[in-house]
Amino acid sequence: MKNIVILISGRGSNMEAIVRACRDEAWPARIAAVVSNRPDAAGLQFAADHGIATAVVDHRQHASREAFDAELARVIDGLAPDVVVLAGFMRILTPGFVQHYAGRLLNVHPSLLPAFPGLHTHQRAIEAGCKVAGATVHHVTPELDHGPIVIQAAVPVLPGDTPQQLAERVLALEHQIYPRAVRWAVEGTLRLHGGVVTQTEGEPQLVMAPQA
Ligand code: NHR
Ligand code: GAR
Repeated sequence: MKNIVILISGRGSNMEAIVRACRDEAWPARIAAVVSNRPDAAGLQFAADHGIATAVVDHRQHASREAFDAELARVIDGLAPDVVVLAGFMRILTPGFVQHYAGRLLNVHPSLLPAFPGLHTHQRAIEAGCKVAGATVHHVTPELDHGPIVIQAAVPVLPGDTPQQLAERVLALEHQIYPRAVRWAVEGTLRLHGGVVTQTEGEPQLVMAPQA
């Protein structure tokens, strides 16, 4: 049994998708805990309701990013994690933290990286006149939103889209690609060569939105 630890900051809908896939597809893994940096994260309730251990490491209670990350790593390491999953986790992590979990730390980012690293991705994609947007699951490296790409999903940007409408369309596909990527990490079917990730069983690493 592999141990998955999921880090959230808010709603936790990607966390929910991973919890459901782990259970419904009977992965050889368990969700060891859901950890939030915000005590009021809505996703903590879902986890508790599903019998999953929860923990809060409040960044506001720590004087520096290093101190916060040290406490976060102490809590996570107590869970013997094989895979650590950032699911709407909103704190930039220090290089030391990232190195400690190198190769077992994944993030979902709501853009087609390398376009639009950082925040407010949907608004930026609309303002740039992009006709396609999407989401990326990547290995986390010290440089923000620049790690090797595991899987991407593409959706159209429709005329008149608001950032909220686009976010909703992207999120629906995040819920497809993120559980798939975490399953691959659990199975050990990802290989990294020269910054490029391949899935050893040839499963698709691209999902396109169904045509409207
Ligand atoms: N840490 C590292 N080192 N590398 C990455 O690739 C990371 C990371 C931490 C989080 C998620 C990322 C995203 O998917 C992620 C990737 C937060 C911010 C941010 O600016 C940016 C990107 C991401 C997450 N956070 C502010 C901060 O000062 C706080 C914002 C807030 O609390 O609302 O940490 O987009
Ligand atoms: C998701 O769209 C995720 O890609 C994004 O926040 C949302 C979280 O939703 N992540 C970031 O913007 C990270 N900076 P969720 O809490 O319902 O999974």
